[in-house]
Amino acid sequence: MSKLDRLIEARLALKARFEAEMSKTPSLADERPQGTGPLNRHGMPKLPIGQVASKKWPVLDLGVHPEVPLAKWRLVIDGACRSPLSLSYEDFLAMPQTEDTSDFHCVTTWSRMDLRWKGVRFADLAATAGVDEAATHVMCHGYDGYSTNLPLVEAVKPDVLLVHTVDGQPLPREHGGPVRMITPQLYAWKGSKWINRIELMVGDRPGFWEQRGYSDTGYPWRNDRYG
Ligand SMILES: Nc1nc2c(c(=O)[nH]1)N[C@H]1C(S)=C(S)[C@@H](COP(=O)(O)O)O[C@H]1N2
Ligand SMILES: [Mo]
Repeated sequence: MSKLDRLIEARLALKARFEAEMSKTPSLADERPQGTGPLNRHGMPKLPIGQVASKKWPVLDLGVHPEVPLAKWRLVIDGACRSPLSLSYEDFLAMPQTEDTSDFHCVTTWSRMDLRWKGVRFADLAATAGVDEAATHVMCHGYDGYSTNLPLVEAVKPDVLLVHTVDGQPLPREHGGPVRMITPQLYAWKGSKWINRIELMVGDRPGFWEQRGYSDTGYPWRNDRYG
């Protein structure tokens, strides 16, 4: 079996494991967002409740924009998995590349619509690392010391990417380049800029903002902002 065939098999197994749980989460594929919000983009291009579309793309972070030379950049996937990974930028680019257009909802009420992303699916990285059966959550760590947690069932959705390119250009440093994570179906704080490490966890633990009053789940389609 080729490397790609093995990856596809592992990806399908991971998907099967989370399928039932995934169908219960609020999703862009839903006819209506769960709760009382307006019709979502499945029917009409509308925003989650309380969001306003922004033409500009604001920069929001802890104020440190770490400069990570590509030669030094590493992506570590470790914790509750059989084959922890430590990928160089070259290794990362050798993974299957996915392109997707998705929206970016910041909890402070602005949304950037239709960003064209290119990068690697978290699900492909997780499949390669061989996630332990007991794993339930991930903690994502940025080079700036940021952290954010999310359940595996959200992280393995096909639009959750670790991106290096946006709208055809290298991801600018202020937006988390060389590589950041995006979580289009959750508020944008769940996507770590300058991503460096994804820790597979057995059980949940709050990240930086989750410890400071933000919702643990962060579903824009449920107006689920603060905990
Ligand atoms: N590493 C890191 N990632 C981060 C943050 C941060 O401070 N550090 N801020 C988060 C928040 S609160 C938001 S709204 C988005 C903002 O991304 P942007 O600056 O590209 O708009 O990044 C998220 N990811
Ligand atoms: Mo934010």
